[in-house]
Amino acid sequence: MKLRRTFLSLLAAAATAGAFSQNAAAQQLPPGYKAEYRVSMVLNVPTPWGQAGKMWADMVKERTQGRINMKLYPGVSLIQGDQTREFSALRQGVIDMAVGSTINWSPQVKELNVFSLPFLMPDYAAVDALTQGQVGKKIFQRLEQGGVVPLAWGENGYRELTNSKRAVKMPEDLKGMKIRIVGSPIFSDMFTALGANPTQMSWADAQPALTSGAVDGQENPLFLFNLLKMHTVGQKYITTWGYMADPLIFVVNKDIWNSWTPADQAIVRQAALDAGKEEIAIARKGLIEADKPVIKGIEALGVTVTQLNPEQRDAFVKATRGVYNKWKATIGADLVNSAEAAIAARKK
Ligand code: X2X
Repeated sequence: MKLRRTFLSLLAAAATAGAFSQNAAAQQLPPGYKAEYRVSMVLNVPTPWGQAGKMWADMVKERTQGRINMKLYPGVSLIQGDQTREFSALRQGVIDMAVGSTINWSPQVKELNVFSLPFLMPDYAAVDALTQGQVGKKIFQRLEQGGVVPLAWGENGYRELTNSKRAVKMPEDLKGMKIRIVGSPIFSDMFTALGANPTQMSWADAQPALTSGAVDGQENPLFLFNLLKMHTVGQKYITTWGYMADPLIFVVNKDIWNSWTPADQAIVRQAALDAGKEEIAIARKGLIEADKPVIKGIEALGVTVTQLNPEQRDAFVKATRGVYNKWKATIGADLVNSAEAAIAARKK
């Protein structure tokens, strides 16, 4: 009996201690802070995108001494994988923070399609000329008006074409090929103009579709090809056409942002800038060196990598020109003109 009572009182003491330490943690948080903030992203670690989220969360936790605790939700799991709804969910507060691709938010923010204009950005210097210049500033203003607080740029990267059928050197080679694309209308227009048969699906659905052969090909940065070992599911051909690259953007829901002290806002912003810078370097590693080790590595797997010569590239540019012009008007000619000018003036 005595033993039992001792045991019970120990249990009660433990419960009190637990409640006390939880209260103590809660009391350390400034008023209005949440115990945890939900951060959405599509790709997980070890992709550069996943690392972007992780670095941001780690830096914020350390620099705020745990006042701001970010929990990562890769696979856009807060919205059941429906990546083109991410921006709306951010505005509505279903998502507190995100590291998102311009492609996935472009159905709601038409200006973000500027990065998807076919063959607008010929190299990384062109990407930087946009994100780090006036175009980037205008896009951030537009996002602010849209109800989120944008903080920094990151990078998913140049999206290269892979398929299981044949080497694609000219638009004709794409004829009838079933290509998985993200559910963003400009991609539908581009692949239709190229004579392919584009199929919109989320990234979650794309993976089984590639494995089963339900689609012939897809386009994504090459790190994803390597990570998923796409050659083992028959993706034997790659064309490094560099037709577009999707930047990532670090953002916070406006109400969440306003609930933080100015000092903590500054910490979250600086951490996003630091993580973005580091992540961009990671995303480009192996692709910017003269011998492009990433491409060498893929060739060593027995994959045929086609790098377009200038005439071949030109054929793709011509075939997609109508789409470019149509979307230039949709995005806003002023913004696209500024983008073209910034790219023409870039330091290579
Ligand atoms: O769905 C894709 O292709 C991905 C993972 O690259 C994006 O989220 C844009």
